[in-house]
Amino acid sequence: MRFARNRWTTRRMVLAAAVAGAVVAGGLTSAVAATRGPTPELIGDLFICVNNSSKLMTQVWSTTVCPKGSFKYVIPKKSGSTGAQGPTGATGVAGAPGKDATYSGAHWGVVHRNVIGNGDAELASSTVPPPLGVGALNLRTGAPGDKAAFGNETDFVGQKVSGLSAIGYSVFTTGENNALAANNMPSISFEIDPNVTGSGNYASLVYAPDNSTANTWTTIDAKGDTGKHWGLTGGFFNAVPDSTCGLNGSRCTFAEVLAYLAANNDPSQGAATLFTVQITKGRDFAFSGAVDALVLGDTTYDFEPLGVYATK
Ligand SMILES: [Ca+2]
Ligand SMILES: [Ca+2]
Repeated sequence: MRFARNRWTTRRMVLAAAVAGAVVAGGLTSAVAATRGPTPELIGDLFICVNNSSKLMTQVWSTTVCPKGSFKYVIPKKSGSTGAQGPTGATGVAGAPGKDATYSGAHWGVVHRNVIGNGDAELASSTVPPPLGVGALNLRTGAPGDKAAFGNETDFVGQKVSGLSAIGYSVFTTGENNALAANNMPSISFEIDPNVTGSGNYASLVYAPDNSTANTWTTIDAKGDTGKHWGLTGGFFNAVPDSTCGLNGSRCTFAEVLAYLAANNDPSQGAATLFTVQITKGRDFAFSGAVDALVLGDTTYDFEPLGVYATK
């Protein structure tokens, strides 16, 4: 019994030290009225019972019950060290379907009023890697009487023809196309108000280059082309004395077209301006090929299966 009393004394001393340490560390986390019935507690935590009247601490064991009239305190056990990382879990279930893809470049599309016969223009993927992205504008005409037209009738209205700091595109053509004529190529076509004295308020300014190499993509600088490959449509620009830059006349370089428009400008109408920008084919020969990377000023237009993407 003496040994037991000594042990209790030792326990109370240890307990007093534990309570003091827990209070300092903020470790006393709960105080509940004791009951006589058994109360399940967390295994491993240390519990004490304190009687507020007698100031006695009477229990120190984790799963025991405090005497009635005393309060029970918990001193949480010290956390252990972090365990090793567990194995990788199984693959989760498939997510819900995503949203439908959206078309880019809402103002670009087939210019139906300029399509004739079986002329066809289609944005699609390309079997020969194009200069930009994975797709291109595919153009087809089945016969000399067909014409295809794809472009933008909204975004360029009113811009000055002379303001086009760069003009170019990349073309994919074939040996079959090239066998039909020396200039069986798709065109860059601007519908413009020429504002030339006496010309009326409409003409097309068309770039019609010589054939590029078959079965490969070729980048063409239309503005810098030193060959006379630009021409204006309409009777006014194709009759003497204004046929210099006529599409059915001798044709011009782009610099010569600008010089002609400036020299013959009607000041009352302002400078020549754009209505539309288009890629066209025909009417001239059967053709099956493609265009990509249209350059206009400081912007490049990437033709792709889901639209036209402009980058500066
Ligand atoms: Ca492309
Ligand atoms: Ca005009």
